[in-house]
Amino acid sequence: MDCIFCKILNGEIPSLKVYEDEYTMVFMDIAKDVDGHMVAIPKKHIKNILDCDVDTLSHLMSTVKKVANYCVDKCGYEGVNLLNASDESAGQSVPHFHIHIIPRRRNDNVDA
Ligand code: IU
Repeated sequence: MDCIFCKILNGEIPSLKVYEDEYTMVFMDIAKDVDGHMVAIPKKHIKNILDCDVDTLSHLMSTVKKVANYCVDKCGYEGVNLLNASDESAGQSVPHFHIHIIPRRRNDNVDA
C-alpha cells in the first residue's frame, strides 16, 4: 500500500511520535505551520470517517481526548482545535483517516 501515513506507522518514514498504542498513533504534523500541530491516526488503513467502523473511531477519539487533555493539563495550553477533512472534495490531502489536533491558548493568533 503506497500510503504515506502507513509508511510513518511502520517507520519507513521518520516522524516525531507523540503517542502510540495498539490501535492508534499521534505524531507532529510535518507542516510546522502552527505550534504543537499534531495528527492522530488509526493504525488500520482507512481512508476517512466515511469508511470508518465505530470501534476504530472510538479508539481514535479516545486517543485524541488523551492527547488533548495532556496538552491542557500538563503543557500549559487552554484548549484545542480538532479538525478533519474527509474526502478530496472536503480538502483531504492524505488518504489515511486523520484528525488534526491543534493546541490553543487565548490570543495565540492561530487561524485554525
Ligand atoms: P489533510 O487534512 O489531509 O490536508 O492533512 C494532511 C496533513 O498531513 C497536512 O497537515 C500535512 O502537513 C500532513 N503531513 C504530514 O504530517 N507528514 C507527511 O509526510 C505528509 C503530510 I505528505
